[in-house]
Amino acid sequence: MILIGRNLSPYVRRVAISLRLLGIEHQQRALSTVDQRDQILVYNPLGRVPALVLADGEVIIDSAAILDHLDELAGPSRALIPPAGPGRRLVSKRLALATGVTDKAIEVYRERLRRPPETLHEPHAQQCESQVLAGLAALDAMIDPDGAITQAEITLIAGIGFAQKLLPALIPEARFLRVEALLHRCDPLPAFAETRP
Ligand SMILES: N[C@@H](CCC(=O)N[C@@H](CS)C(=O)NCC(=O)O)C(=O)O
Repeated sequence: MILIGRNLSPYVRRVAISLRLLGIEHQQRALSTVDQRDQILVYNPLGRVPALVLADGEVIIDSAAILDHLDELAGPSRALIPPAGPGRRLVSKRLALATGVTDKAIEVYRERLRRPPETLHEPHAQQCESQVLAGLAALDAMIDPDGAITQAEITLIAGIGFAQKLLPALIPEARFLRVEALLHRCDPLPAFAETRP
């Protein structure tokens, strides 16, 4: 398998972390959506990452579809999103918040750092920033920093890693203590340390 994309993308990184946690052998082509779009278009007509090239050459695009395939390969007892029952519902709830936080952090990045400064729409940027913080507050109340590492925790850590790298002032220190405890626990683990953006 070949994972296409750089770990600076939180969506690529959540796949990279999941591949490692599930012990799935793979390579990675760290192509940039900014400078290497032509090469990404070979795998995804939308020019987006991540894409996953399977051993038979089939390509899966979109991190949710890729993660679904990896969970299927791993089987129900190891899947990072439980296949059924209340566990699945609870993980899905946290995962929706974690992807929402990630989406909004990317919007802040695009608004503040990618647009020509004269086109910055300050109210929109501020609204996205408050959505990131609201999502983190909700997750802080829900997560168990010492609990199982599911796709919700992986996605949350990938989203926060993106924000810490590109928007260091966005997430205040010492506000989301359980989230911070989760980060401190996971950061040194190989799957997370080896994929740092
Ligand atoms: N829903 C997609 C989102 C992927 C996504 O937004 N990737 C960004 C990098 S973080 C990208 O490829 N952006 C380039 C573009 O959309 O043109 C997924 O989960 O894979």
